[in-house]
Amino acid sequence: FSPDDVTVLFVLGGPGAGKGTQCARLVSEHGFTHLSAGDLLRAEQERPGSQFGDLIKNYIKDGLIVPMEVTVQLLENAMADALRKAGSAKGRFLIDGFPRKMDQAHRFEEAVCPARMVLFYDCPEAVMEKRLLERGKTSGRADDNAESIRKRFRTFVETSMPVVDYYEKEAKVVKIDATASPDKVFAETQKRLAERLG
Ligand code: UP5
Ligand code: MG
Repeated sequence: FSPDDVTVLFVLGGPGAGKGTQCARLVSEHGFTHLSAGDLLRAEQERPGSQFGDLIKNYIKDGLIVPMEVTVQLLENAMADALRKAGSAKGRFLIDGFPRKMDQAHRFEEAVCPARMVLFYDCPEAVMEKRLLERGKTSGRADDNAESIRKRFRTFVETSMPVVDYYEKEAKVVKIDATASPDKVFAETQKRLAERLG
């Protein structure tokens, strides 16, 4: 992938901050391709014949980061698929929930391309916990329970925030308050994106 052809935005934030919700809106109004690393991992876990099924299942339940080779490969494949389907070398991608560990960030930048910017949805744990427990009543997600949520928060603070700090030093981070309603958060997202991407 050439950075001349491909624009990548990383979308980061704690579990339940609203990454997926905001990405869906950006897709419908701005024509990005949305790739959620968590969704790709869950799909791979379900795929018959996958050699990684059990591994992914255990990592997700414990809120741990699946070894990066697996996730980076899934993302590369999904990006290539999307470009093929669009019949174009050019594309704009929202990579949601990735990178959440420094080794992933380095690998992606080497293997794919550097990110143009990072949207960081900032949300207090108490708000995220409430959202996730509510969603857990119907989501069927194996990690939307109090114990897994606690583990996900811990991984976020210890392992994923250093990635945000790293991109902050590169002046790539746009930090957005994620506590307001989805509409308000989206309005702020659009405003900040317009300032950065024109
Ligand atoms: N909601 C959203 N916005 C709201 C708002 N503004 N006001 C009120 N409610 C709002 O939203 C969560 C819930 O909150 C929904 O019910 C929504 O309606 C409501 P959502 O948009 O889904 O938030 P999101 O940030 O996407 O939350 P998600 O649960 O997807 O976050 P995670 O980062 O925990 O999940 P992900 O799928 O990215 O990763 C899951 C696991 O996969 C990780 O824990 C890890 O084990 C593994 N993983 C890796 O190993 N490697 C990777 O690179 C990525 C993931
Ligand atoms: Mg999500």
